[in-house]
Amino acid sequence: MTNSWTDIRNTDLVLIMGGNAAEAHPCGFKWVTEAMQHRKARLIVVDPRFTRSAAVADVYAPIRNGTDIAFLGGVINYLLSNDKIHLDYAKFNTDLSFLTKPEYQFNNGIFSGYDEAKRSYNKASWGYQVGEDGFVKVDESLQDPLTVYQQLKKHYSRYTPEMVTRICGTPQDKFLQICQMLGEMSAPDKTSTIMYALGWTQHTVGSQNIRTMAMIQLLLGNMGRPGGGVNALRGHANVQGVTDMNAYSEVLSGYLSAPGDADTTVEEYLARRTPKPLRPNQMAFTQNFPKWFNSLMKAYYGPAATAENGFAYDWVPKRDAGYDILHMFELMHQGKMNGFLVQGFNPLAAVPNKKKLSAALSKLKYLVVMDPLETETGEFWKNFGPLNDVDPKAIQTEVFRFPTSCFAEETGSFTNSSRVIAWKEKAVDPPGEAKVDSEIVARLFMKLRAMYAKDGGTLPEPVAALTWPYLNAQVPSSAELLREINGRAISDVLAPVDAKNPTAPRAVLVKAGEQMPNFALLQADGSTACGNWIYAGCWQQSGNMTARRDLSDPTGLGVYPGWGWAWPANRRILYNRASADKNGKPWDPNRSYLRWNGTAWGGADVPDMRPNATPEEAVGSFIMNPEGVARLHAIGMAEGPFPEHYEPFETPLGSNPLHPDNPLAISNPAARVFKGDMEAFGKKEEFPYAATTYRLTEHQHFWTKHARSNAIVQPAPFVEISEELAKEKGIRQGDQVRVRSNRGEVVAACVVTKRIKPWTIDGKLVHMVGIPIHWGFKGVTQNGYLANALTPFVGDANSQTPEFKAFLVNIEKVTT
Ligand SMILES: Nc1nc2c(c(=O)[nH]1)N[C@H]1C(S)=C(S)[C@@H](COP(=O)(O)OP(=O)(O)OC[C@H]3O[C@@H](n4cnc5c(=O)[nH]c(N)nc54)[C@H](O)[C@@H]3O)O[C@H]1N2
Ligand SMILES: Nc1nc2c(c(=O)[nH]1)N[C@H]1C(S)=C(S)[C@@H](COP(=O)(O)OP(=O)(O)OC[C@H]3O[C@@H](n4cnc5c(=O)[nH]c(N)nc54)[C@H](O)[C@@H]3O)O[C@H]1N2
Ligand SMILES: [Mo]
Repeated sequence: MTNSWTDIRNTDLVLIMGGNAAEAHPCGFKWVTEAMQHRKARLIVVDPRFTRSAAVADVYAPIRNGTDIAFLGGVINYLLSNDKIHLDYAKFNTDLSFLTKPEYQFNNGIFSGYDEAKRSYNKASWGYQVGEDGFVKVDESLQDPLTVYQQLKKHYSRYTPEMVTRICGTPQDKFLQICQMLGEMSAPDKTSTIMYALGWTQHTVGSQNIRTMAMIQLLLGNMGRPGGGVNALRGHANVQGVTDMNAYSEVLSGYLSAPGDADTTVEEYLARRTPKPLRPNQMAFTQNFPKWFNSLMKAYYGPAATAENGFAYDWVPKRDAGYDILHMFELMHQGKMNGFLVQGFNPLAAVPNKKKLSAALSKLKYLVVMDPLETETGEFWKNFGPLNDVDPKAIQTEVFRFPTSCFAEETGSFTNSSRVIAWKEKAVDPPGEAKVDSEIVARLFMKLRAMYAKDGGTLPEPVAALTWPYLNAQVPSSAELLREINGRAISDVLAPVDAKNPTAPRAVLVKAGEQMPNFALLQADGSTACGNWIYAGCWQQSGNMTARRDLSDPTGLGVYPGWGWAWPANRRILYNRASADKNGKPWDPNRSYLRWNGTAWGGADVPDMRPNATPEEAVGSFIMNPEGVARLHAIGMAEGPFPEHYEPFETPLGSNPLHPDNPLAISNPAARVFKGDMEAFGKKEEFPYAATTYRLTEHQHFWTKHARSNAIVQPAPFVEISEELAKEKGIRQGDQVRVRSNRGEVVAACVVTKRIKPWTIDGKLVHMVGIPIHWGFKGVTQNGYLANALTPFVGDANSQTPEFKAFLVNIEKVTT
């Protein structure tokens, strides 16, 4: 979230699109209710299904799954053509006035620089014109056809209300009503918020779904402001913490971009990550990257990381590709992996194309499962009839189970969607032989280190040199780990040299051995260690900030600065410089968040700039970009600088209505497809129905089916269809049905519901089949299908999140 759960109560309008907060985030949903009751905020829900979020909305609009960019692109077109943008805000905070390059093109669905064979773009023609002074060229009048503003207008002029209805199946009056409601939010004293989750991410255009909405929020002037922002509702209780702590191969802790093959020396690596400012007076905050990286390396390797060896840069793996989930299982499927350790993860249930997953796991020599429960993955080699039709004798994989504790059985912290880190104590000890995960990992590491010491091996140095400062090396405590993540001074951190008086003694800002108070004092010279720069400040010398439980809200704006600790710097709204205008005056006097009082910034939150930087100095609200403003035209995306609608890889239309004659532009031209997976996609002729997968409030993925209370309220598997489709197929309420995709099939009871309706697209009905994800063959619920027997093995072109939310199936009544 750029904002926070508690900030939602400040909003005038909530858009829930690409998520179902009432059912998947029922506790957080109370802030929507607060806003509706106390601010008379309105709620819009756009979802292929009439959900329980939709049931309490002022306006509900149906949408065909996988078409959100068409809808949101239509909103952009509406805002630009009806003068419903917050122009002062957008000119100050975005690249609207920047000049794009003359060679940039967009033709029939494809941007300039496309390489069909590689399915990727050379981005040389994207981005801004840079003058000889090193700064981007701008046209403040916005008249030059090459300005981002004019390019944006041109790009989205094709997204007419008629086109939106043709692609999305959303009735035009509903669409226009939503445009009008959003357009009202361009007034300086109004803000709207967006709450989304997997209905947007789990698509081959997932990242661009979110970007399109971020563009709308920027045009409306809603970023960095109370009641605004782009708010991702995270999944597992601590998944925000997991991603903060480098769960991806592309990043190190704190989202530091990880080295790749091209970064052969530490100098090259750092140079690529410390861009110069692209506009005058911008700070380009990532200039500080070496402080964060070197401090991380000191946390990893202590005295073995020195200035002379580039802080042990050579020990950091250089990736040749992204090792995302799909790539990982692809390599396993190709037989290129011997062993696999799964910790708190049930991939046989959670990853697309179960048949491929099962074949991949069968090629391993060994599989280690760290889990408190028996999972489908741990038992993938056993035959469970049609639900897991394998021959155990043909599978060589040896499976080891390490029973772990569960969340209530360990002390530690959770980081929630609001970026708030909250400490908790364990309630009970783990049962039997179960151990907490960190002990299992620590014991494994100690054993491996001893084996390296005894037998040697390839590159033993990083294993030998890894710092392991825990009181009990076998059982690092969560407190020790969080203190290490926060970081400490290795030697005294001194105040900078005073330019006017260079020989004056320098004050000691942090004493050697003390905890770091914030990231601003991290050093590049090896005098500080920090396991994650964005967490610096969470466990200070005075103690554990994440254990704070102060419920006071001094400004009444839902900030709660003494409740836990939010990264970065306990800041509750990111980009909050944008809550005030050029001169430091809040856009909305009734929701004054930060204000320049002539000598300093003051207000409700920790300012996103130096507290005493004058408004002329603090011109950029988006300081992580070298241009200091937010990007409407972005070069970082795989499939183009402006989001474009592409159909899901399995499309019920068979073509892209925006580019009907270009086969290259049907689905995302830059999405990666592995060999063999293209053939596994189904066609609408054989699989005519759109399908999507989703959650039920009563279950948490694949593990609450082990809990009797959950099994009582939601005991048995089912799929859902509309009354119209039921009639067409002769299916009655409760009939057993078989749902088939080109990769597998599932059998379950059919719920015929008014909550799903077909869309009318180009005069034809398009139907959807809804598939809850929670079933499997372990647990105390009735056994049932794995939804991922059906789903395609393809992901978002940027994040590689699988396309779980839009694929094709057929459905028939089971007659025997
Ligand atoms: N009870 C419960 N709560 C949970 C979880 C759980 O298992 N059970 N899981 C947690 C986790 S890990 C996560 S990640 C979150 C997920 O939270 P959500 O994303 O809110 O959950 P889902 O039910 O997967 O999907 C949300 C909605 O997206 C809609 N949808 C599908 N396709 C599209 C589309 O193309 N466009 C639009 N606009 N909408 C679409 C679906 O109809 C569904 O209503 O939930 C968390 N909360
Ligand atoms: N078709 C389809 N597939 C999906 C999705 C979808 O919407 N549609 N959603 C995707 C999403 S967003 C998610 S997050 C995944 C969820 O996929 P998983 O994360 O694989 O699902 P969970 O059942 O939450 O599995 C977590 C496992 O962690 C174990 N566990 C709990 N606490 C601990 C602990 O402290 N330590 C250890 N070691 N283990 C523990 C549980 O027993 C459980 O077996 O599914 C994904 N798959
Ligand atoms: Mo998730």
